[in-house]
Amino acid sequence: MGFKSGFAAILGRPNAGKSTLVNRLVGQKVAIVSPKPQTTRNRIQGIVNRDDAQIVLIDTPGIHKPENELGRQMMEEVRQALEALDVLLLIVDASAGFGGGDRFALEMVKNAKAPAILLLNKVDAIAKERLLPLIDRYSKEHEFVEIIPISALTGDGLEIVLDTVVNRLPESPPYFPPEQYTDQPERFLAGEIVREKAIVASRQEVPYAIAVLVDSFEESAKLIRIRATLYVERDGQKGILIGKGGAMLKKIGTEARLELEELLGTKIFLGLHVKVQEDWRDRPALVRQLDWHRQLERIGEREESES
Ligand SMILES: Nc1nc2c(ncn2[C@@H]2O[C@H](COP(=O)(O)OP(=O)(O)OP(=O)(O)O)[C@@H](O)[C@H]2O)c(=O)[nH]1
Ligand SMILES: [Mg+2]
Repeated sequence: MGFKSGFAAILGRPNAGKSTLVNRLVGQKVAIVSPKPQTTRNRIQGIVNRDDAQIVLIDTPGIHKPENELGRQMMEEVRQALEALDVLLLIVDASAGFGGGDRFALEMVKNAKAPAILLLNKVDAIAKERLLPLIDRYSKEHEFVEIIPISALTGDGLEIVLDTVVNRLPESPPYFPPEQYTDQPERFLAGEIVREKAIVASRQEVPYAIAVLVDSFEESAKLIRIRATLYVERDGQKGILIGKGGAMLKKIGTEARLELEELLGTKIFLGLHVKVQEDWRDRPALVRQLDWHRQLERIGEREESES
């Protein structure tokens, strides 16, 4: 048997554990994670290397009915992740009941046509008896290649997931060099880490209204100097993120810097600002500006026109 490689997209409702699963399988933090739904906004590839195979996992935003331009863009990201797939992983939170949102996600899986594996996640948080009715329900709805109970958090069941995915991949040389574990450049990971710390530190509607743009990312021999702006939609939200005497922003900055130093293996200088962009989630031009795939295209075009 020759070397195998291919693409596996991870689909599911917000908060099902998609990003936790990708990070765990890759063994590196590729995507940010939070207890709040709709954390992931772009599709991100995480690469798993084995002796016999390379799996390119695609983390996606949670499947939901969009209520604004950002939501529509997120669902567009999900659709793009469904192009040219070898296998699809539908992940559900087994500790939550089956509802309308699950039906909506199932419909997308059915329409995608790629063979699908069902992952019943968060088994660490439920009684085993609750699994059977769920397995029964899903197997009536769709012909899954396999149904696997897992815990993305503890790693339970993940070896079986990898083997099942590899079984579905075609023989092919690897798509990425073995040392690469994501397609997301460090510059954008840095912005995401800042956003994660800001989401976790804030409450109610604030986490959803935060966007982070990295204004500059300069590498030198001794350190990486990063400047980033956190955008929110209202003055009140800006006040919350800055906090009393700047305490909140300082906390977000410290937590992000420490994690980035660990992830990137170097000293980091991190400068953060907060700005208001009223109703940015409803404005297509602003939403598009946040998409790192598009930002990269623009940087590429600029470099081309300069050279
Ligand atoms: N108990 C338990 N919690 C989990 C497990 N997997 C993920 N979580 C938690 O569920 C929450 C959501 O996890 P994420 O990985 O951000 O979920 P997601 O599907 O990527 O969410 P979106 O990006 O918002 O669509 C976090 O608080 C995780 O720690 C698991 O196996 N067990
Ligand atoms: Mg996510």
